[in-house]
Amino acid sequence: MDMRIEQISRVVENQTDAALRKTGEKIINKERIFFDEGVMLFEKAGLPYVGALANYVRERLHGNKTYFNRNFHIEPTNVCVFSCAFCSYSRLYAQRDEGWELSIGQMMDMVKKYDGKPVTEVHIVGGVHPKMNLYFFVELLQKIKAHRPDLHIKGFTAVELDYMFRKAKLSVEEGMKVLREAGLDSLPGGGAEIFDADIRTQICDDKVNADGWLDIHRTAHRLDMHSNATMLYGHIENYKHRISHMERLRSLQDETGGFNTFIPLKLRNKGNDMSYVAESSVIEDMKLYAVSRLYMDNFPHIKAYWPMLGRQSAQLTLSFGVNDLDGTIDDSTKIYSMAGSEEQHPSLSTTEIVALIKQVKREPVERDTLYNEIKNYKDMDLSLMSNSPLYN
Ligand code: V47
Ligand code: SF4
Repeated sequence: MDMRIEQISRVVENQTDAALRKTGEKIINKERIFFDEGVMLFEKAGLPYVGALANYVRERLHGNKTYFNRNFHIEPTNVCVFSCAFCSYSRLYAQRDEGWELSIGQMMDMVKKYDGKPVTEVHIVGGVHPKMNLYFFVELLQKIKAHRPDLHIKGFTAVELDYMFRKAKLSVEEGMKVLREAGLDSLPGGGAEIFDADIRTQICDDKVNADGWLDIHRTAHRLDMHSNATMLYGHIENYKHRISHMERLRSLQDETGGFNTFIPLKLRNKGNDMSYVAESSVIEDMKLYAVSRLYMDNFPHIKAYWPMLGRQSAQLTLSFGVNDLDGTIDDSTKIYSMAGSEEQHPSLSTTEIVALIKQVKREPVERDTLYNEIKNYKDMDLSLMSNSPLYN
């Protein structure tokens, strides 16, 4: 028997709670776990038990490989028609002098800053500005593609897309085709928050609801575009809300297979209307990653977003089900620094992200947005890397 199976079988056999033991056996046997079992893992299982199971599944799927990418963000504006309670970053239109609104020229200057540098992805996401419409973004996408055709454009949350398409009086499919034609390659996972309608009313009233979010991703998948999915946790949701959120994503993934990765997003509580909520502990965070790995059995990857978590917690997630770290970033996003993250200027050189992964005995593999492997750094010498302009 494979040593990993032997070890995890022993962990499960030694579990004294019969229901937790049965769920563990199902996971070892590659059987799907269901709603009540997911909730039970949160309620009853200790971190060592879910952690060992999640690490087993992670290694069964990916061994020690830990993916990362070289990317940067463009945040066109933080002016937003919505006022989500957890958002520290947005400003209403009436207060737009406190925020930023980038022109196409300014955004192209940001893209040109990377000329000759080996980034593979630009992530475009921002507030929902009432005057930046579909055709503004069509022009941006076209200009980026004309300048750098090989750069993968991952852009716009379902919240931004829903608003853009409705304003342009286009169906989701029509709008998505316009953006795809202009150069949009895939969708990021933002805006999902928690799908439960009551919680949504309390934390992000008015913006696209669960069905609308899922429909936008379903449509993208039907048009052969991939996307990611997120879940905002650690606020006023309970364990059932978390599992039912995952359940809806898992069902859509059964239908389309178009999701690449699931990204849990932890509420950071500075400078927003949810500062009264204490941030979740590192133990809760690791448990959430582990249960995500176990429940999202048809998602190939679980990603930790280090600008939100901090580097050390991000390293720790790699033992709790996570096999993917986003990314080099180059200090190009403000969403989490404005919400109180310890990472006030999030940026990692390739050498630094490789070192971070190697330090916890995992195998760093650079990927593109669609998880094609670009380079395995397992045998690369860190001191050689740190002296090379290619990796710094
Ligand atoms: O939808 C905003 C979240 C999201 C806070 O797809 C907050 O690869 C916690 O979705 N505390 C946008 N979360 C970011 C996002 C994302 C990030 C990295 C990679 C990908 C990807 C997607 O940020 C929003 C919202 O859920 N958010 N404010 C906050 N205070
Ligand atoms: Fe606007 Fe997004 Fe912030 Fe909500 S989370 S207020 S939609 S920028």
